[in-house]
Amino acid sequence: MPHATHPSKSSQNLAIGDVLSWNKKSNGIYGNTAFSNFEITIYKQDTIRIQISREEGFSPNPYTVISSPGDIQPSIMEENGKVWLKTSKIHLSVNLNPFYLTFYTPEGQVINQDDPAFAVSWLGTEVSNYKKLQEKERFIGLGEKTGHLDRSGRAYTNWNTDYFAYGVGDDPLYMSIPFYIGVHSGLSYGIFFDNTHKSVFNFGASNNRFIYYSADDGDMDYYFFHDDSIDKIISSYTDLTGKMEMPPLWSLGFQQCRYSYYPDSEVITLANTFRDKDMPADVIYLDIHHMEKYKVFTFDGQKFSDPKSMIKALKQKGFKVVVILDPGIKTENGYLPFEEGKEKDLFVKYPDNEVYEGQVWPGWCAFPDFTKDETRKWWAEKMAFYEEAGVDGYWTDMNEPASWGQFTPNLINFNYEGENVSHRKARNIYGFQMARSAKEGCELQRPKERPFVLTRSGFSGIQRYAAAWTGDNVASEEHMMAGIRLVNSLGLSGVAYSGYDVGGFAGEATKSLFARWMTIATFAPLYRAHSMINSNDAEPWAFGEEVEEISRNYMKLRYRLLPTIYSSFYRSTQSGLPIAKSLAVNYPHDKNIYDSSFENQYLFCDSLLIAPVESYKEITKVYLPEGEWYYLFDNQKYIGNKIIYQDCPLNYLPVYVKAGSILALQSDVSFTGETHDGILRFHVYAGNDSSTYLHYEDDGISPEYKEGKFLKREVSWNSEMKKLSFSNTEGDFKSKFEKIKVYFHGSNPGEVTINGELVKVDKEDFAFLKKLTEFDPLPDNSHPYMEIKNISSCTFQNNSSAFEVEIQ
Ligand code: NBV
Repeated sequence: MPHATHPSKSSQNLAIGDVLSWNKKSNGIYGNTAFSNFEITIYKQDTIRIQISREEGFSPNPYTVISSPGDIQPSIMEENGKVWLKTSKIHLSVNLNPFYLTFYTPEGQVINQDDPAFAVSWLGTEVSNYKKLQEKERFIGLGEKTGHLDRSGRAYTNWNTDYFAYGVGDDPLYMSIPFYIGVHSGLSYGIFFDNTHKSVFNFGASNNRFIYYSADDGDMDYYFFHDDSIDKIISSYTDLTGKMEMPPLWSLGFQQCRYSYYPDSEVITLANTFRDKDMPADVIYLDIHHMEKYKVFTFDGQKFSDPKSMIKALKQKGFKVVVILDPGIKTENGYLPFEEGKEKDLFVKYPDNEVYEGQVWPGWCAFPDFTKDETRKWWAEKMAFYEEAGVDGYWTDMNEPASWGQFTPNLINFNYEGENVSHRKARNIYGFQMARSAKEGCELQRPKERPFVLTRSGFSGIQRYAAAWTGDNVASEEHMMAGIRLVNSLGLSGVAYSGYDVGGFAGEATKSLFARWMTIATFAPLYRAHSMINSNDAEPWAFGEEVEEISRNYMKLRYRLLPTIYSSFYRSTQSGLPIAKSLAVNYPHDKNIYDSSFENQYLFCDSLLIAPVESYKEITKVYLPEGEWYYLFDNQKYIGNKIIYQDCPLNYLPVYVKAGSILALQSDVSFTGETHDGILRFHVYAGNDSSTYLHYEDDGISPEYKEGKFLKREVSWNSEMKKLSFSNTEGDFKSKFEKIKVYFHGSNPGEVTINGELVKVDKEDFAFLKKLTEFDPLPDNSHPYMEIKNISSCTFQNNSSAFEVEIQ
């Protein structure tokens, strides 16, 4: 490849200029301009990679993309000063003099175009790609970013930052995901700028000419996605950066955290209180006070004299324990992790080889270089300390990395898989690699169980290793709403498993705020309450009886919904799609969903529309998009494409079920590992559309599902024929359910036949929440045992609401 460099003046913009030569390669082209090399590679019909560099060769990111280009032969030809690369989904034209790109649909509509004058440009080492702003273009995604769903008119920086009590409009926060989706003229596309340096995405702030993304240094290396739906774009993005693996089922239950629960007796009391109060919960966290002087891989012997026995006692009550892992290692002579790290050369260092020290909780600390394979392995081995005590999961905090002063010197060196780079290039990747090491530690220490890691910092691809939470939020109404947008935006950006601190980390929640937050987070992928040191108690019973009751109702609802939630997680492991899905995924061209009154709304597990609302409101406006919707609590049906006014007292969060959906519920349990009654309840919401629900089960804990130990079956509803069909099961796992009940909403089955045979219909009036105190959506659970296998279909006509499907 021709090599060309240019001693540019950093004070002036230097645009890429004319193409001097270009050549075909098997799946794209490469070439050069006066001072840059470029390469264009077709990954898939809907995915094209653009690499441009002023260096000889490129410097691909070793951490993010885990798939290689497929065997695609695009049609390539030169015509009137342009080279065309055509796939079945994208026609890309490369203008030669000067170099600029235009992406078209096969029908010739412009999807995206470089600003012809600036296209790719440099200012010193800073590299930018300028794109023409399309008419009425909107921008969504970009991961953990504050602000509106539509990011037009704002600019954002990617530079992982520890930000205690951030404001709802502040930027940057803890995690960087340089992937966004553009929407205009009935089209959508995605752009993933795979550069780990500090980067900026400007969606039209302070100018009306272009949008751009730029990085402080490194290659212009981006992937362009275009397909006919946002679903497909997110799926293609996660084909590149990976999808989450099935988390342990217990992590989908309710999780209780506090900075910090101690001593051990308090932790035990906490666990007992959940059980005594009949509030389902699965996880208790140990924050930094579990350590001796905040030294990782230690327990404070005063506060936790026998952690192993404590954890054992918690396990007997059905609780799992997650401990915090901070990266900073106290530079104390005689402290083994420090001694070992120094001796094995595992720490981040200054260019003159002195170990870099920054101050964090333990005082002066060294930082393990998680961009080095050896360090990740060492850390994973060190986790044996917690494994021996019986710890089940890990919470990687402070991994931006954070340090007092919040200003890490840029000259320090990181291994970066042997490349040896400065903090400028490595910072944004640090937390991602710490989470990776923790995940690998789980796998090493407990190979028969699935890992659980919750991380604060990360980068594109973090979904492969950890769930994420949105850091130190504040107990306020606006933060509650902002957290929902953050989680929805993470979902748009490949991170399907995330949540926020319920109740707000900093500050004090009012009773009503806490209650509302508990109800909303029932429908968050991660359901975790957390609060700051020296704040009031913030457990779901700490706000008085009414809040306790509301919390209990919704916690129970969460547990009943687990079959639906778990199946949705499974689908996400396959598709990369969000569990909490901004309405922009399914309705990107409906302008109402971007309205500030409705932008927080989302679909949970594809079937439930959640309309979050502040706790002080008794009535709220909800936008129901096209289709038909049932209000969850009384089955009232609405025709969509309209705004409705909904009463929303604290105990009724506006939740609607999409007509045609099938929800799967189980009986009450007080933790995910408790045995349910063996009946799987399908709730079918009649609608004009036919629908399919993919039911998924496995043992919930081991990685054996990867070897086929799962059960999958499709349940489909044909609205025209009024027929519910169950496909044969797939996989080797024997369902934990022995019997099925089917409830019909919005239609009246009178005669029900299964495989042609008439069956009995139980008249059971079903409503989710009748009254606050009467929260019993599954009143009857004393039916005889039946096998779930071998059911092929059932049909019904008019009258009544629920029936049992006899299966033999
Ligand atoms: O470890 C203490 C906290 C933790 O509870 C919180 O969730 C993290 O986001 N941690 C930050 C350290 C600093 C808190 C001010």
